[in-house]
Amino acid sequence: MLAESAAAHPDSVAVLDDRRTLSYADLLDGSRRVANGLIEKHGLRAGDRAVVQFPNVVEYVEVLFALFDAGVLPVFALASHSAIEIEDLATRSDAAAFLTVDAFGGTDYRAHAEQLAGARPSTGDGRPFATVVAELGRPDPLAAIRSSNTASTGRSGAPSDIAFLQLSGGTTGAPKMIGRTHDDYLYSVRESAVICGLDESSVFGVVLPASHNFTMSSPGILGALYAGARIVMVGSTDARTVLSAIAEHAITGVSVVPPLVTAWLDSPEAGRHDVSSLRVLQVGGAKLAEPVARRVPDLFPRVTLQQVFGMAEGLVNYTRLDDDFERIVSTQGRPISPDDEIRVVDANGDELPPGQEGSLQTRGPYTIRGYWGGGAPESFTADGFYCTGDRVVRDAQGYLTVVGRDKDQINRAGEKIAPSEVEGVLLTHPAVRDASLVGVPDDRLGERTVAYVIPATAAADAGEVPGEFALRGFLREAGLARFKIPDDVFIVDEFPTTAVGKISKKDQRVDAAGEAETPADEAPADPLVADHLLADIADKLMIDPAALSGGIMLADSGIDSLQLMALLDKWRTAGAAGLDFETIAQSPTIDDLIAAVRQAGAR
Ligand code: AMP
Ligand code: DBH
Repeated sequence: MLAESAAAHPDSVAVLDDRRTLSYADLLDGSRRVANGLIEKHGLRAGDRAVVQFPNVVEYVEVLFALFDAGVLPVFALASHSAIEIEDLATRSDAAAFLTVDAFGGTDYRAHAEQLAGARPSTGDGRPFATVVAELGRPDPLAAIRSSNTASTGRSGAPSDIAFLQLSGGTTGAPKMIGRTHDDYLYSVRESAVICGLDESSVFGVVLPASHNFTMSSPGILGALYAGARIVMVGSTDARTVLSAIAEHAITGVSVVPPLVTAWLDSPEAGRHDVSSLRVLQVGGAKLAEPVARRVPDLFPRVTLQQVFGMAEGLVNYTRLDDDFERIVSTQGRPISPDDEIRVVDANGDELPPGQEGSLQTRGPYTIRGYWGGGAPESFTADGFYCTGDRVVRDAQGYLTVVGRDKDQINRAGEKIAPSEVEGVLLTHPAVRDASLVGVPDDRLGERTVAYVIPATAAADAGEVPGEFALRGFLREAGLARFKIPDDVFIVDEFPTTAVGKISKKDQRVDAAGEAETPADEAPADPLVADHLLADIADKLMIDPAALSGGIMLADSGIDSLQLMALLDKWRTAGAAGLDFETIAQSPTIDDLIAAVRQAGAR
């Protein structure tokens, strides 16, 4: 596919970030030289797996196509995964290599490579395990692995071969691996490019993590390259960065998760940038609340909103660009393909008529029939349908509205969390007897996570019950990605149970939602003194306030924009009413941030 696009528009820009710009010809040549280098210098073979962990930089796309050309299957880690999670992916995929960058946005990825190299010196069949680290500060970050050979390795395999392993949010333990084939995936990409109106004049802004299935394929990076469009890698999700990137690069389309739309709508940056180039705003990954959808024209008057309801397992639904506004704001779209089969079933697995709520099952040309390695067979019916776990209503025209889910999974700002994974780690704490993680509705995140913990009897007797702070720190130490760390931890004596004696997560959700209703106006917020602000920040970062120095650069602190937005809410309630997101996000150091909050409080 890339070779065809490069032949059609060799000199057009394929992808750029704030350091490098690659034309289609550059991308094709560059990726082939990396492919040959991976074979010559690292001994990689067709059929091997390679875990890739990249932030949104152009090298990600070069490495991706290098692996495709070499017939090596990328395993798509997220940039937010910890070293331990990376190691787990490498083990479970029996990977032969790990490819990453040196450092980005305060994360030391080289340390992941070093830890992995130590833990996994060789592959399952005894070859040395390869780690490749792109050095982003250099003019050519991939120079060390490039061969001089720009010919295709000829190893990319048959169209029906598995091309890569994508990750599923999953409901049990670690993420399941999804093997997608070249032909099934490219079919969905080509059709998506058409449905989303991409052509060679399009400029696609990558705001979400580049390796996420939405960003990759709906129509995403691959759709843009198929269409001969230009890709702009945007390094951050805050309103100022994204809206100014839209203005600067004349971006015509971006895909985002619902919390970003809400944040941008509320940002004082809204209205300050010329966003007239934007044609399509795609929103998906989690349910977009209808009232928020209705406000999209306030921010982007000329934009067509497109809802996207997809899954890495396959099926993707889109509202169409020419659908009327009422349909666009109230449904999550209809499938890509006339050959996508949709079944909405009741608890017995019997099919329900349109208009009735039930569980969604699907089978079709680009939906998997089983996970890679054969895990979770219960997710598939005997006749090959994938049980999505989503509760939907289908209307007479085949449009789906997502109304809930019956899988035990939490969708926090579009990032999927398997409660059992977090519970499993909590249970390894010696002072924890039992743990239960639930998702609670949240205006900003869609859902936030609450952990209920029963302390072990011995710990309780000895008065050594770990606090919320200690438990969150423990989870982080144990190597859970930041997005999986509970937003709240409640220590309790027992869990509510159902009639048959199972933990009633339903009651816990109700309880946790009730807890959330008491805050701001009743409990006076901490005054805006420096110590309290520092403690707030330390709390979000899950570190001891004593270990947090005000001189740390905000960019290096590891705080993300959603965490900053939550702090902003808290500080506004505590008296800094005039404070805006951009002011805090643009503070160079933590001391500057604190000074800005206090100044806003003084006004
Ligand atoms: P995964 O299987 O990890 O790729 O996650 C896919 C899941 O994300 C779907 O099964 C839904 O639960 C959820 N999802 C994706 N897009 C939407 C959307 N537009 N509205 C509601 N839920 C969504
Ligand atoms: O959430 C997802 O997994 C998702 C959302 C929108 C997806 O995989 C996709 C589009 O392709």
